[in-house]
Amino acid sequence: MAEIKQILVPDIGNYKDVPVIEVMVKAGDTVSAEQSLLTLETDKATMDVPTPVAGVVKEVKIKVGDKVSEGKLIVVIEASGSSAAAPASAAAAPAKAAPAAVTNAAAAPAPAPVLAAPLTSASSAGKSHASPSIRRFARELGVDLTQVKGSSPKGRINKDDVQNFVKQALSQPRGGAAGGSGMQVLAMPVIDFAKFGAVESRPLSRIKKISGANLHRNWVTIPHITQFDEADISEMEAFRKQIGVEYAKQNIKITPLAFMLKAAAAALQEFPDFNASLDASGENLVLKKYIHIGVAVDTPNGLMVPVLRDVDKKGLVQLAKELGEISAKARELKITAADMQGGCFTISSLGGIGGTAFTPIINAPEVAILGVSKASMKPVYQDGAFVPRLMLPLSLSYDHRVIDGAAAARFTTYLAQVLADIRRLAL
Ligand code: CAO
Repeated sequence: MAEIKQILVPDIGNYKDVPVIEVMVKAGDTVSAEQSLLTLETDKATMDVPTPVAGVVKEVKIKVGDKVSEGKLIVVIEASGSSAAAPASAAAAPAKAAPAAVTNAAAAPAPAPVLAAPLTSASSAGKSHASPSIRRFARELGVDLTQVKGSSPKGRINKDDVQNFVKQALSQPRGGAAGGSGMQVLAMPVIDFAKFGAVESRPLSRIKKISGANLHRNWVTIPHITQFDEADISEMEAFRKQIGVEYAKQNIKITPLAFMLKAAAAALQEFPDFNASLDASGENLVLKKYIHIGVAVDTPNGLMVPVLRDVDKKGLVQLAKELGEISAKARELKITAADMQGGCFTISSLGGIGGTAFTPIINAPEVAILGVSKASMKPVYQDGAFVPRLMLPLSLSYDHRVIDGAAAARFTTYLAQVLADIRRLAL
């Protein structure tokens, strides 16, 4: 004999008063076990509520827009014979539906990279008709169900529809740089600039072509964040000017960059994760026991990054001397590939030119780069009064896969402290 089952909202976690965004059945419909009855939507996820029993829908107790919590009666079903899988107690016994199938972009497994498609979002998931198992299947493949056309009655999406969608997506050309965003990168338009005025064409230098390809790869593959800070270098500058006069006689120019190198070496020792690289698997950090720092040098042919070795073991004057030699070598194109290898960290100084801040691109496989902009006099509030101080802007870009924001802020804070009081370098 047929049993009357009252289907209740199952355990939906801690959610209460969740809006019903879709009701998939009406009185008289025949349903099979596990078929979705309705969809709920929280601020984070959509959830399909399936029926635990097969049968005929006698009554639907809710409508779109109602708010429900666990235990709320949603549908009454006349269960058909053996399919009454729910605990068959007394007739009209309430049965909780099977756990809701959750579609949650944040909690779901990462989408399959081949598709580069987002998971169903909370807002879009409710618009597609599919059973929880199909939603789960689509989620595992990284398929956005709103993009899939359902071929079953009433446009419901079945497994074949999802599989065909994947096959089709795989046969499409892939938008490289968009990886993971689900968006295809538009091809650059070919424009005849001469239509708008006189032009001339000049090939990019060999260095620009090589560095451009590297910069592009680093920019699109490394999750960059840039931390900004300022260092009070008033005292450092006074000292630099003082010794600058002495060493000018030996033809050694002591620029602020020599101090940056020393301070960066100290910070790298203090924060070893910055003096590291990810290994090829991306699962291990290779911590380096040496401190070699690259310096971006602007040459007529493009940007070059020669590396100064063992910066932590060298004095300011030695570093200033080497900096002068290596940047001259770079500008004269006499630099070798070996001169540019083995760096752990890079400093890019635009301080001799101008600007207040910039976002340097990490020189992979390094995990951070320090941008230095032009120091300027600023009023700084100290001991109850504004005083003029020479402030140096720092811009630290770091690889967020390796370095957390807090660590980056500690790094720049430390760097600023050392530059503000270079006696700390002797500690
Ligand atoms: N604030 C204020 N003044 C600064 C400064 C700063 N942060 N840094 C340097 N200066 C001053 C120097 O003291 C020097 O002044 P004087 O001639 O009066 O003594 C002047 O600016 C020029 O310095 P410099 O450029 O000769 O020397 P440097 O050590 O600062 O830099 C080098 C050397 C090779 C890094 C630099 O010449 C260079 O090529 N910079 C460009 C790097 C670059 O292109 N980066 C961008 C990469 S991202 O695309």
